[in-house]
Amino acid sequence: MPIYREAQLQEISRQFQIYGEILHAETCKIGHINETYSATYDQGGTRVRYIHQKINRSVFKNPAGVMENVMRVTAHLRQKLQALQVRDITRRCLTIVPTREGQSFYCDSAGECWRTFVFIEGVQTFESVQSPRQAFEAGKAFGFFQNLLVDLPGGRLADTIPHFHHTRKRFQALQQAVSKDHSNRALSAKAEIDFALRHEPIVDVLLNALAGKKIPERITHNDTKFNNVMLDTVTGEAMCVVDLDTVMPGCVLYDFGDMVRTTTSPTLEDELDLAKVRVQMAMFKKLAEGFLSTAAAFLTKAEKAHIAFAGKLITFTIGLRFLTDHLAGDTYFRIHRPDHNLDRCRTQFKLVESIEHQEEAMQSFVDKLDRRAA
Ligand code: GN1
Ligand code: MG
Repeated sequence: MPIYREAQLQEISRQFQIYGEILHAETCKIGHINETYSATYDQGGTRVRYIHQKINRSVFKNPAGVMENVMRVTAHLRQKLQALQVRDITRRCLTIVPTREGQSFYCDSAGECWRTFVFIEGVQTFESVQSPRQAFEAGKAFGFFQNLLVDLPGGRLADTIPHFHHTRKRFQALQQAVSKDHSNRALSAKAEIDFALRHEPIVDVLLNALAGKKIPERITHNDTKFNNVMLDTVTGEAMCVVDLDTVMPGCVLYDFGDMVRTTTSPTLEDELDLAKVRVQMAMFKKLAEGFLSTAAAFLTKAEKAHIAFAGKLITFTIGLRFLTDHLAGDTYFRIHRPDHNLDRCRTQFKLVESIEHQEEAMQSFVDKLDRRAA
């Protein structure tokens, strides 16, 4: 876990347009990539919180591009929400607090990039889904997010991580990691490597559909983990979608797929008891209903026809990435115990199997929903 250094954070906090004194700050143990802190300030006698976040420079090579995307996307979302006369806009859309120079982020003397968000109060996130209602809310929230971004003006967004969900490239990276076997772990991960290689036939399905323009490129979130949806603590309504670093041109199916991966199993991403890891049909149904309630209007037939497959493919792809990182010596995803990435990979592959068993039923449920709505 990153170590919070109070003096350093005080120095960072002074760079942003925040009034008042910082009282204390805590590390937020969320996400595998960036370092996140919540800081409490005294502002005219009231306590106000902000989020300070250090962008992981080895993952995001172009922080200016990331922040440019985030600014464009949040400005557009805010405008859309205003036009819809929605209340509580700063709880429904991330707000960047600019630096004293008016920039969207600050680079310190060590070359580290920091940004600040308004803290959203009265919401919570969950690492695993607690109820079908939550699954519905997550699906609805990401569908709504995509829907509002369909008409984002300006040029194409920056590719903040090129080829992010490119399963063929992820597959090749695994093959390379196996042949290098940098940390001498290939033998003990043989079952997982075999599983990955056996699944090569699914690797190119969506890539081919995208290349052949059967499925369109859209603006997508690309990290639609369940813990990236903030739910109102009182009403349970999904308020805000967070973690916008990978919002870029992509495929909506990957977004839906990552929701299936993180919103349908009762377990955590690193569950050790694989017997518990499975797609719960009740959760999938609510997730799909929620997603289609806000996304059906813009989805094409070809997109809808691949919904269940997308869940399998993205879960497989993330499993490949965990396995690759395990073999390469855990350089990408932050780990908290030995073999953590291998454990994460195992749950992903177990979930792939669970989807394989239910894929037809999942897809036919979506087809039926779609027919009913037509
Ligand atoms: C990373 O750290 P977090 O939760 O935002 C990763 C996602 C993976 C996810 C797996 C930029 O997301 O792609 O799906 O871990 N983000 C990046 O839990 O690589
Ligand atoms: Mg993320």
